[in-house]
Amino acid sequence: MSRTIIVSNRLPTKVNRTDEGLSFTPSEGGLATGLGSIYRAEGNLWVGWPGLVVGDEAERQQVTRQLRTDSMRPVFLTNDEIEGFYEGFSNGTLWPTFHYFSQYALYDEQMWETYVAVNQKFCDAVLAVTGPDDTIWVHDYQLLLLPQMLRKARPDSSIGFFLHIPFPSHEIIRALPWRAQLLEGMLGADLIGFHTFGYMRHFLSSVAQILGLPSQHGVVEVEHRTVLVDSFPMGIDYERYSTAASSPEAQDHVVHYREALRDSRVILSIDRLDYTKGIAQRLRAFELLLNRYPEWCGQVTLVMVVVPSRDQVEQYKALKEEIDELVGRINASHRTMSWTPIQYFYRSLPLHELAALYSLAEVALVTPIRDGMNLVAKEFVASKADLHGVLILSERAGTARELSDAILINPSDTSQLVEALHQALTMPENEQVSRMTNMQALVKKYTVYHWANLFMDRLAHSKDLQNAMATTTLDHEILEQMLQEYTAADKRLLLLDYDGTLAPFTDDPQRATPDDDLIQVLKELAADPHNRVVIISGRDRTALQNWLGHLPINFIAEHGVWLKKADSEWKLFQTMNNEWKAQIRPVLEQYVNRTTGSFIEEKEYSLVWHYRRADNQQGLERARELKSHLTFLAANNDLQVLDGNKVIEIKTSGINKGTAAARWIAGYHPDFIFTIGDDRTDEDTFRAMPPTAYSVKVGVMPRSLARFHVDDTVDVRRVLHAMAKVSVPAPAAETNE
Ligand code: GDG
Repeated sequence: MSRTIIVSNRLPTKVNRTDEGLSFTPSEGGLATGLGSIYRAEGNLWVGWPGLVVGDEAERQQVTRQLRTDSMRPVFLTNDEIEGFYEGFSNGTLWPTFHYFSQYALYDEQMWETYVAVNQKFCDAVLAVTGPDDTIWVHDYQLLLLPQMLRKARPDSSIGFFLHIPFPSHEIIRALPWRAQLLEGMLGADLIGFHTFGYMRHFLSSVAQILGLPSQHGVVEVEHRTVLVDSFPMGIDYERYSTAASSPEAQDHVVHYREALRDSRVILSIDRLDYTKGIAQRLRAFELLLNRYPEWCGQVTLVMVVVPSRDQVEQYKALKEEIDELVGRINASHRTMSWTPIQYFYRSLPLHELAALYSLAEVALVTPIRDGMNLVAKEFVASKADLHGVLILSERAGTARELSDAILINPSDTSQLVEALHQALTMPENEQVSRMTNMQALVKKYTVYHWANLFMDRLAHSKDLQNAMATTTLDHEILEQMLQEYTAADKRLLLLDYDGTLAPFTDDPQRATPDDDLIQVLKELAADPHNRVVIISGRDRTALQNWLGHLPINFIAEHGVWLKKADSEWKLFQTMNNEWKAQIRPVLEQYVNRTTGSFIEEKEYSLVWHYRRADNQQGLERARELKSHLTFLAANNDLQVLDGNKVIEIKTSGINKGTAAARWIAGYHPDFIFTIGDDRTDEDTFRAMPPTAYSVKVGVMPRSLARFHVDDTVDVRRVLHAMAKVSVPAPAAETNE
C-alpha cells in the first residue's frame, strides 16, 4: 500500500520535561491542523524532532512509544546538533538570508557540516519507515537537502517539498557559500511549492543562474527528470477560527478585556519575537500616530502580543530589549491615569484568549518586513463574524498577494503606516463590510485543507508527467522484437516525419532534399503490399509533392491540413465537434481553483478562461502554464489554443499531425504501427498512437510521449533499412521495376 509520510523539523507534538516526567503537548499550529487528516490516515506518518533533547535510552523508548500512538516517529537530536543545525545553520544562516537580512547571516563551515549531517539523519529516519512506493512530503528550510538525499536512495519515489518562508532574489542567494548544494538538495523533489508566485520566480531564476538549468512554465529538467515548481498560498482552518471567536469562552474573555480597556478602541498586533516581523517599526508608527493625531490619545490602545522565540540568539535578545524600551518610552510619555497606550504581553496565549483578541480588535496591524505568508492576517479575517474590522497588511507578506482588500502598506514607510492607521480608525462601516466580505470569501475558500489537497494532487500530477515522458533507447534487442512483429503483421502503418527525421536539418529548408539512399529505402518499404508508408510533415504539400510525389507513398502535409493517398489527389482535412469540452472543462476548473479571481466562460464552440481579475503576475504565469497544459491536452482533440487579452481561449478547429494520424489508423486498421519524429508537433502523433505502436523520438533529449528514442537521422536510416530488409516486395512491383 502506498503511504504518505510528512517530514518537518518539528513534530506536531512537543515533548517537555516536567517534575512529573515527560509531558506531550499537541501543537496548535496551522501546519499540524492542515496535515492532521493526512498523517493520521491509515498507515501514514509524521517524522520529526520532538522539541526536546532526550539522551536516555529508556526515555527515548518512552517518547517513541507515546508518539507512535499518534502516527509520529521521532528523530532525536543531540545538544550539539541543535546548536549547529537548528540554532546555527537554520536560524542563524538560512532564516536571515531568506528574509533579506543577510547582514545577520553566519557563514560557518562547522554549522554547515552539522546541517548536512542532520539532514542525513532525517533521511535515514525516513528511509527506515518508508518503502519505495510511499509519497514523502518534506517541509521547510531546515530540510533543504533532504529531497536530494531521499532521491538518491529512492530514485522513483514521489517526493514533494514546501518552503514556508520567502525564497529571496538570486542576488541574495548567490551570497551563500553553499548555494548550489542547497538548490540541488531541493531539486531532489518532484514538486517544489512556495507560498507565492514571486518566491517561485526567484527560485527558478536562481536555479537557472546558479545551476544553469533553464525552466519552462515552472518545469525544470534535472538529469532527465522533470521537477514541477509552483505556488500554493497556504490557508488556515477557517472554521476553527470563526468558531473560536464566537465561542462562549472567547466571548467571556472579550467581556473581561472590554471592562479593563473601557471604551478604548483596540489595534491588535500578534507575532513571534522576530526581526522579520517589523515589531519595533510598528511601535514607532504607533508613537507617531499619537503625536500626529493627538485626538486618538485616550481613544485607542495597541494590544501587542509577542510570543517568545529563539531568545538565546543575539539579534533576538537585542530586539527584545529594543521592544521593551520602546513600549516603556511610549507608555511613559503618553499614558494617563485611565489609559495605557500599549498593552504588551510577552508570552503565548491560549487559543480562546487569542480568539477573544481577534474578535475585540477593530484594527489588525500585520506589518512584517518580510514574511513567507503570515497566518495571523487570515485568522483575524476569519474571526470577524460581523464583518467589521480593518486589516492593515504589509505588502511584503505573502498574504498580501491574496488579501488585496486590506490596507496594504510598505512597512519601512512609517508615515504611510500612520496614515493607514488613521484611515482604518476612520473607515466608514460600509467600506469595512465590503472589504471584509471579499477577504472572508477568499480565506474561507482557500483553506489549509484546500492547500494540502492541492499540493498532493499536483505531486501526483508531476509523477504522471514524468511517466508519460519517459522513453527507452531503441536498442538491438528492441529492434529485433519490432522486426519480428513487423514480419508477422499483415497491415503495417509507417508514419514518418520528414525534417530532422528522414532528412537532417539544413540552413536553408528548401535544400533539405531527399538523398538517393532515402528515396531507395522509401521505395523498398512502399513496395511491400503489407505496408502503408505515410510521410507526416509540417511542410507544405508542394515541397513534398516535388521531392517524393513520384513514389507510391501517402502524405500528411502542413501538420494535417492536407492529406494525399498514394493513388488519389490532395484533400483538405476538416471536422467540427464539441465532445472535447467535457475533458477540457475540468482542467480549466483546476486553474480557477488555483488562481483567485479567474473564471470560465463557455461559448458555442469554445471555452474561455478569463484572468483579468486575478493577481497580475500570477494571472500571467498561470495563463502561460494553462496554454502549455492545453497545448499538451488539446492536440488529439482537434482544438486550437488562443492567447488573447487576459483570456486563454480553446476552440474547435485545430488540426494537427495527431488527428491526421488518428484518421489513418481509423480507416486502415493496421496491426503494426511504426511512427518516428523529432519535434513537438510529432508529440501530437505519438499521443494519438495506441499503446502497442512503436513510436520513436529522434534526438538527444529523449523526453517524449513516444515509447522509444534514437539519437539522430543516421539511426533513423539504420532502422528503416532493417525494416526494408525484411520486407517482401510485391511480385508485380518487382517486374515493373
Ligand atoms: C512560518 C512563516 C508562514 C501566535 N501567537 C499565538 C499564537 N500564534 C499563532 C498564530 C499563527 C501562528 O502562530 C503564526 O504563524 P505565522 O504565519 O504568522 O508565522 P510563523 O510562525 O513565522 O510561520 C510564515 C507560516 O510559516 C506558514 O507557512 O505563514 O510566513 O514564517 O497561527 O495564530 N497561537 C496561540 N497563542 C499565541 O499567543 N495559541
